[in-house]
Amino acid sequence: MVRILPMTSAIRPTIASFATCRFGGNIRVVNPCSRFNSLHFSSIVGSQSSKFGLKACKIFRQEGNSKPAANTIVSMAQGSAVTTQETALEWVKSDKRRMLHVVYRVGDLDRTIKFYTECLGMKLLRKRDVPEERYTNAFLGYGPEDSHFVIELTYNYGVDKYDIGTAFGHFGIAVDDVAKTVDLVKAKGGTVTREAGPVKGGKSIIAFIEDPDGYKFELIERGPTPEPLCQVMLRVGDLDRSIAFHEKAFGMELLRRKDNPDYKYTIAMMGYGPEDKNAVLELTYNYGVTEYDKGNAYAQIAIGTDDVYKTAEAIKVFGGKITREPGPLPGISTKITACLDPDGWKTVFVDNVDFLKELE
Ligand SMILES: N[C@@H](CCC(=O)N[C@@H](CS)C(=O)NCC(=O)O)C(=O)O
Repeated sequence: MVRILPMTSAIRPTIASFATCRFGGNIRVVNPCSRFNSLHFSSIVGSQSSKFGLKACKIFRQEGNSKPAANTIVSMAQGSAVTTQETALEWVKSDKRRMLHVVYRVGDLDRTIKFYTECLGMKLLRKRDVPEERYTNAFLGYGPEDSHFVIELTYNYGVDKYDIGTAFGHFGIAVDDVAKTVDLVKAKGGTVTREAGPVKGGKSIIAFIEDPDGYKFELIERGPTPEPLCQVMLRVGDLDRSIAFHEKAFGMELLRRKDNPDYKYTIAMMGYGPEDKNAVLELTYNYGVTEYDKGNAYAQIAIGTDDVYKTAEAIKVFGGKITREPGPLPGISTKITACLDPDGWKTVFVDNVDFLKELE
């Protein structure tokens, strides 16, 4: 059982919240998650999770894109196959999906927790140590995991440095005053790589900072939002291919596409609900750049699903590579599946009901 620090509502990273650093989570041992390495294809198995509790509803995407639960429940009860593009599309559109967390590796957990809590106003939500696999996770964010997109840090025992590569872009944090946040980061000894000011080719006020491992954070000036951890930016080699994959295989919506010819790049915001209320994936295509180095620091995004089996089948139908066949994780029985998109970015889909059980 893991310990969750209770958080009643979204926490906006206001300047006031930066002042304190809270280390509330006890380190508890939970069952280990195995590495995702299976390449075998399994047959479709009907979902066992046709029950839908009130609590489960909390984890769904925030307004704007939710689909009726009835379709899903009927389809799941029938255990219908997702083997054609038509049935696959029907499944991904009716599934209840939400970006749950982003996972990456850091060289010193306490150093990163201190930076995120003191400079970015995040809260430490929980920690779990898995000594038999020699790693510790820390979960941080602006609200509870059952309703917010959060960060899952991984510390591997004895590894204090990672290569971030060139493919990972940044995490976006919506703040009410970028300039003040930049001042605070400086005051705390943090690295500011781009001062506050309008984005090149646009009007939004942004700044870039780097965390102690060199991960970039884009600070974006925005009004109040329930989801301050609002973007994960990844670079891709073919934007149309990537948009089509995320729409079809992942059921994401293309929320916004913006070309910036003066700076030779195009971005596509993809997600499960409007950008101002939900975390989104920002796919960036730099003109003429088709390949990047992924390094070994950034790991993956996790997305909730009602049925990992159907989700894996749909991903296969749309050309994704399943790297972890759907099924329960040894020990904790949370059902997951993992895949690579056409650029080799990894995503893990986690059973919605199992995910909530893990939080209990
Ligand atoms: N070449 C850039 C293209 C993406 C880009 O420029 N994004 C904007 C934010 S949407 C940015 O970083 N602007 C920098 C600035 O305005 O100083 C990259 O790969 O990071």
